[in-house]
Amino acid sequence: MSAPLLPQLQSMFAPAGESAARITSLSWVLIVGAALIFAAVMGLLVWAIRVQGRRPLRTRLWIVGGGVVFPVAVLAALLAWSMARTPGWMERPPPDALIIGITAHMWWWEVRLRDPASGREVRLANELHLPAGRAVWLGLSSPDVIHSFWVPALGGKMDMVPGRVSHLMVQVDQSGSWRGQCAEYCGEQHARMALHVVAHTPAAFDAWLAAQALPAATPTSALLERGRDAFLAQRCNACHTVRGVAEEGRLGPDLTHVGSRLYLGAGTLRNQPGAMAQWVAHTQDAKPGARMPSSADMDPATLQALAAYLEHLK
Ligand code: HEC
Ligand SMILES: [Cu+2]
Repeated sequence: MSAPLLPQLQSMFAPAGESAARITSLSWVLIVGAALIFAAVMGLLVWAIRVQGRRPLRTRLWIVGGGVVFPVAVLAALLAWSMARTPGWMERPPPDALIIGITAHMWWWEVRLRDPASGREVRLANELHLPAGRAVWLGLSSPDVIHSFWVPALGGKMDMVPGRVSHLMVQVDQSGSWRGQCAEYCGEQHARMALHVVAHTPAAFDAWLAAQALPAATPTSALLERGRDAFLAQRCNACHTVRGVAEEGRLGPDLTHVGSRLYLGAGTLRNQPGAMAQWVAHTQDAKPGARMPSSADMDPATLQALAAYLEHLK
């Protein structure tokens, strides 16, 4: 699989699928319409000032026509048009939809889906992978505070409210990648709570999912073995799962395939050589307040082995 491009910007003016395209066209109608109405009102204002005193203005006509009839007609037309373009509310996912659970934590996204071939559950962090051309039903929830799911290229925002599961249907037309961001202020690191969406062709998606469903890669060298041992000795597994090694940690992201991630810390660091060690040793500098302690006093050889091990978990 070639490395997908990494979008830094997010824009609702570049929709990736049908429902986002509807929102984009609705926005254009509102933006252009509002600009035209604003220009017309300013023109009328200039006209009114110029004729003032020379000719009596028909105030009643302007107040009733411009203040009541015109807005009622324009808003009613907009309401009818936008209602006709809004997809109907669905109580449950359509039978052929792919179901993906997303939980927003302070301050990272947990994404869960099941590999139909092996039956295994895959847990990712801060990345939503989709097959292009297929309806995807996102079940959205939060265990802590209100967050909001927002990937502008996919469509509207959806709040993620504790104690409730809301949902959003999304579909993208072709492979590509897009950036999203938590859109409801949720505390100190709300700004560093990005989510990347990657859409694959259906065949590539199946292959990707099968690979993600595999347990963690086994160490192939003494260095990597030392890294795995350090992962356990440092008690990283109190919060993190690495399937096949330690499976009880649930407070932080599942690290079974962390080496294949685009970013670390929900968009905080590009996952490139050196980033893993930087994240582990200086978590609180990279993302102050993140719910993981820095390991600044780990000895350098252990840190390098641990980072090499995590990078190897593709
Ligand atoms: C107290 C729980 C806790 C402990 C202990 C802990 N972590 Fe974390 N870790 C987290 C949380 C929570 C996050 C998500 C932080 C964020 O993005 O806001 C995280 C994120 C990470 C990430 C980035 C994952 C991603 O996909 O973005 C890596 C890598 C990581 N931890 C490695 C480690 C290692 C190695 C250790 C042991 C030295 C460790 N962690 C110890 C809770 C913990
Ligand atoms: Cu937030």
